[in-house]
Amino acid sequence: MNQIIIHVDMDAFYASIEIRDHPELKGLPLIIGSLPSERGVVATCSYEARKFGVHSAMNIKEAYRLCPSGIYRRPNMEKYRAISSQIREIWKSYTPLVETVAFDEAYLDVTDQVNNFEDARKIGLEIKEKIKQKTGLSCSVGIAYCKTAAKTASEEDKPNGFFEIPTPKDFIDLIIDRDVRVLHTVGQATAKKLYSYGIKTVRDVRENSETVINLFGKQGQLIVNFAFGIDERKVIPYRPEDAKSISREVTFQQDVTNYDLLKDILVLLSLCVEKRAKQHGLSGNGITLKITYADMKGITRSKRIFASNSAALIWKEAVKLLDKVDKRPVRLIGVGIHDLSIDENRQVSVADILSNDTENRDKEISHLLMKLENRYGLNFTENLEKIYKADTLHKTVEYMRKHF
Ligand code: DCP
Ligand code: MG
Repeated sequence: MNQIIIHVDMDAFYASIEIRDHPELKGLPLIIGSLPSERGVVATCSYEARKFGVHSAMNIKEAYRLCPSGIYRRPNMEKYRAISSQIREIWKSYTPLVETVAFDEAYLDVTDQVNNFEDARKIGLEIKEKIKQKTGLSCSVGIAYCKTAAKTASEEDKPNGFFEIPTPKDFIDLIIDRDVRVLHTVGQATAKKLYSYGIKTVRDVRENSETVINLFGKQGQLIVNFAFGIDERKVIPYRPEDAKSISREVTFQQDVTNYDLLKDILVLLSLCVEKRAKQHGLSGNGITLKITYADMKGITRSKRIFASNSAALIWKEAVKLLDKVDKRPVRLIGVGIHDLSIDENRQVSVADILSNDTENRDKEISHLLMKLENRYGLNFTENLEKIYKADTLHKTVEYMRKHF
């Protein structure tokens, strides 16, 4: 199988966007995520902050301990999403085979677009250039004969990187004496187990392939294949309907014991889910309620529904599920729909997306919103567009918690 794959990954994505829009932040350790006074984690941080040991998914308190002089900002997801679609447009102009793996990261299969590696290099450089021109942001590009090597290549020279791994031999030469963690799919837990068997490097994996397969089965086979430079996975173009679920959740600054308050908050979360689903023209065939209790124990409860993206229905079903769970203090609550299908009845149009759909919002949800308005003295109906934004949602929920 001869493939030429380009992997593109934006550099310090959220942080770079904020620095672009607020040049005074340039050169400073910038941490995007929760604020140190809150509960939560780091989403990402600038390369200056990484020097302090701060990284994605780190507890924000730990980040603050390492980097008290850092600048802490909440993310602005709407903005990042818009930039993400700008970037996706650029990717798609080179090949229809674009597999978006994250907001800021994709594999592009350019096998049919080029005659040789040389051509692919031109495309890779051009993509970097275009992204820079259009968004003012830098990315790292890796080009290789397979997906996993392409991803390794894009990490190799970060930030603003450009790196090529044309053949399996090049790949193996590069990684053979590195830690097993260099192989994608080897996470922390897998690595720990491998170490305990004395398997520390890629070379060790190659020399102990049977052990690795015995230990990890199918995943083990994948690890061994990667260690031999073999990866035949194809680039699978992302379609929104392949998304596994659409969900929204909030973490409280203080644990919530009042389940009526949780029901009110579910109104807002359900509306957010409805909005996102409608944007993509998707319906769910199941709904899920997610709770993390104060002791960090998490539960999810699901129920089948008939293809819907109605906030009122999502809310009603979520409340039924909530009624059945243990009534212990809650740290996080979320609701989502899964098992998605294309909403046949409703072609999404730009007008739909842009419309302030107060008129066609169903009566039930309007009624619920009125009740919330009376209870909390906030004008939810007027401010719904804002509430959809993560930051405002979070603030609104905190306000509700304090004023219940
Ligand atoms: N992100 C997040 N939570 C995580 C990891 C990432 O919210 N645990 C978000 C913030 C990142 C974006 O996704 O900006 C892209 O993730 P990357 O892992 O690609 O990280 P960055 O682009 O920030 O940095 P890098 O330069 O290492 O790619
Ligand atoms: Mg990135």
